[in-house]
Amino acid sequence: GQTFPHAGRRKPIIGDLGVSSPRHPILDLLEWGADLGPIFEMRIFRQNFVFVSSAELTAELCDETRFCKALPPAITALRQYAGDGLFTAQNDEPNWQLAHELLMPAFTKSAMQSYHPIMLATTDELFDYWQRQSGPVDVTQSMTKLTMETLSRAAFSHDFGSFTSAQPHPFVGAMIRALETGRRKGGLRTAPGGSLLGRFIDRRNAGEQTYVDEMLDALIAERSGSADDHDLLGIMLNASHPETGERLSPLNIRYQILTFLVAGHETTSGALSFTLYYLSRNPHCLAEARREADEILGDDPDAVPTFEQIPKFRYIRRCLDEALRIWPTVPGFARAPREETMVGGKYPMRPEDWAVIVLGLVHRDPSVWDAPDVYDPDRFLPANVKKRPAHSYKPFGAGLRACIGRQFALHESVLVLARILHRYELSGDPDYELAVDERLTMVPRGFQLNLQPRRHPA
Ligand code: MNH
Repeated sequence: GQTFPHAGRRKPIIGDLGVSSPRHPILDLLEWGADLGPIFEMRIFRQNFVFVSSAELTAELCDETRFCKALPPAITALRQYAGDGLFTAQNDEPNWQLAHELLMPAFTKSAMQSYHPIMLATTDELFDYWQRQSGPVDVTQSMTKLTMETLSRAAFSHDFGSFTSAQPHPFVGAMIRALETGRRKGGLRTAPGGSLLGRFIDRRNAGEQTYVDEMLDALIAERSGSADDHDLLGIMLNASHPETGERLSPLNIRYQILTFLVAGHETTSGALSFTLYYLSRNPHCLAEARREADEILGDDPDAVPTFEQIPKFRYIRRCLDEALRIWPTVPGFARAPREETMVGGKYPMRPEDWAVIVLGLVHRDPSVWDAPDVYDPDRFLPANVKKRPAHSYKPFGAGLRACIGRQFALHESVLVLARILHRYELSGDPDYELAVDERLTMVPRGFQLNLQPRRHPA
C-alpha cells in the first residue's frame, strides 16, 4: 500500500527498527517525528505504524461518523491481562456495551460525591507521610502512592498500605511488571522468532500473572452475594441491565478492576506531577493558583474543600489542563476508518489500517498553539478555548471510547492540588532539568520538591 514519510534510515527486514529506543520509544518519536509532516510511518519487521501529528488530521480522525477506536499491537497484547475490559475491548464486543452502560453512572460528575471523602482521606495520608519525611520529596513517587490508594479504595475498598508500609504492596509491582512484559511482547509480534520469544516471556511471567489474577478473584469472591454497592466493585456485582437484566461475569469484573487500577493511577499521578513541576517553575502561576486556593479555602491550613467547591478552582484546573497539553500522560490513541476513505483528501485508509494520534505533537502544533513550549494556563480561559479549532486538545481521547475516568481524574487532581497549595510553600531545585520516564504512561523522573508548611494569617 501507501508509503508515508519515515525517518530516512530504513533497512531491509528490520525496517525502521532503531529509530526509537525500546526504553523510551515515545520520547524518541516526539523528536524524529516532529519534522516528517502531518502523517508519517515507522515499519518494524512486517508491522507498519502510522502516526498523525497535526491538529487538522486529528480533527478528521476524531469524527465518529467516519472513524472509531483501533487496538494497535501494544494494546492488543494487554488483552492477556485485561481481556474484554473497557479499555482493551473491541468496539463490537458485547461486554464493552454492557460494561459501558452499567458503569457510566459510577463516573458521572455527581457520582464523584461518593469518592470525594475517599480522596480527602488519601490526601490526609499523603500529608502525614510527607510530615514523616525529612528533606525534599520525590513528587512522582508521592503522587503514585496517592492515586493508587485513591483508586484501590474507590474501586474495591482495599488499602494497599502505600503510605504506611516501607515496601509497596507486592500486588502493585506484580501488576506493573506483568503489563510491561505484555507490552514488550506486543512489540515483538512480527519479528522473526517473535512468537517463540513471546511464549518464553509468558512462561517467565506466568507466576506474576497468576498472583495478580488470584488476588483479584479472591477479592471478587469475598464480596459476591453482598448487596453492598458503595464502591465500583459493589456496583459491578450488583448492577444489571434495565431491559435485559444482564450482569457482568466474575471474569469480566476482574478485567474491569485491573483496567481501572492501571488506567486510573499512573495517568493521574503524572498529570499531578507535571502540574507541580510547572507551578514550581512559573512563580506567577504558582502565586495565582495559591491565591485561588486561599480565597476558596480561607485561613485555616487544615480546611478541606467541599464537593461543591471543586469546580470553583478554575485557575488550578487551567494549570492542570496546560500541563496535560505539554505532557499528555497517555501519549496517544489509535483510530481506524469505518469504511475505506481518504484522510486529508489524499491519504487512503482501509478499515484494517489504523493511525496513532501523537498527542505530544498535536498539542504543540504551531498552526494552533502560539509558542507551544511555553507553559501558559491562560490558554484555557474560555474565550481562548472558543477560538481554537475543535479536537486540537485531546488528552482524554475521543468519541464513545474516550476516557470514562475523566471526571474522576479531574476531581481528584484539582482537590489534591488545591490542598497542597493551601498547605505548603513549595520550591523545586532550580538546577533540575525535566526528565520524563516512559512507563505505561509518561511521568516526570527525579523531580523533587521542598515543602514547608505555610503560616496563614491568624
Ligand atoms: Mn483514562 C480511556 C486518558 C484517567 C479509565 N483514558 C482513556 C483514553 C485516554 C485516557 C486518552 C482513550 C484511549 C484510547 O482511545 O485508546 N485517563 C486518561 C488520562 C487520565 C485518565 C490522561 C488522567 C489524567 N482513566 C483515568 C481514570 C480512570 C480511567 C482515573 C478510572 C478510574 N480510561 C479509563 C478507561 C478507559 C480509558 C476504563 C477505556 C474507556 C472505553 O474504551 O470505554
